[in-house]
Amino acid sequence: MNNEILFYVFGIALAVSAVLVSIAGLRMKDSFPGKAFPVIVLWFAILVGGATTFAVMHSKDEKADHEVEYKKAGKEIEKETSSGPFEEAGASEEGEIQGEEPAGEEESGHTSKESEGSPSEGAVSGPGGTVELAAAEAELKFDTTELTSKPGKVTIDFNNPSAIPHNVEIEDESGKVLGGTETISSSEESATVELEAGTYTFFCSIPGHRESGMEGTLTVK
Ligand SMILES: [Cu+2]
Repeated sequence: MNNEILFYVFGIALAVSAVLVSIAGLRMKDSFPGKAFPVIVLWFAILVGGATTFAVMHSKDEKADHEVEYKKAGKEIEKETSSGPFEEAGASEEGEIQGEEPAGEEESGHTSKESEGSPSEGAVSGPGGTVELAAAEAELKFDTTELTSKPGKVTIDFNNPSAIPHNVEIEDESGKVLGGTETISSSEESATVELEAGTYTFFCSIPGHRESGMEGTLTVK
């Protein structure tokens, strides 16, 4: 409530100042505002600032007051009826939020269905196959730069005899990584990727390795 009073104090001071400045302006005409101009500007800035600040603070107080009132009212109504207006209001708000969430899930579900759908359903039909790839023991190289498979589920049997960690990732022509193996050293690892007919690039994603030559073309046809 103090904020309300302060708001009125600033508001009235502002109004009075405006009247006084206008009177001064009318009386003095040419000489006004003159040197007093910055002082007047500052004075009005303070008053306007104060008035708006306390107006905002007051409205916050009122909101808080109202919220308390609403809560009280809601509780009383809850006691009387199982679904009071307050509860309904709360429920409808929740409903709105929930209404949005399933929409979002639907959307994300849709996109995930689409992204899953394209490789798993219809688009990729074919026997697939297995390709074998090995990393060189002491160089940043694979044992081949050309792999070929039939469309479908393509399994990459990757052997890394080296202590240097390597992996194999498959990307399409747009540069989108479709899958690949874990990073391994001195062991073997397989990964299966569903691939349509097309040209893909296989590479090692360890920084620097691809640039050093650990890449090649995987042709699916
Ligand atoms: Cu590597």
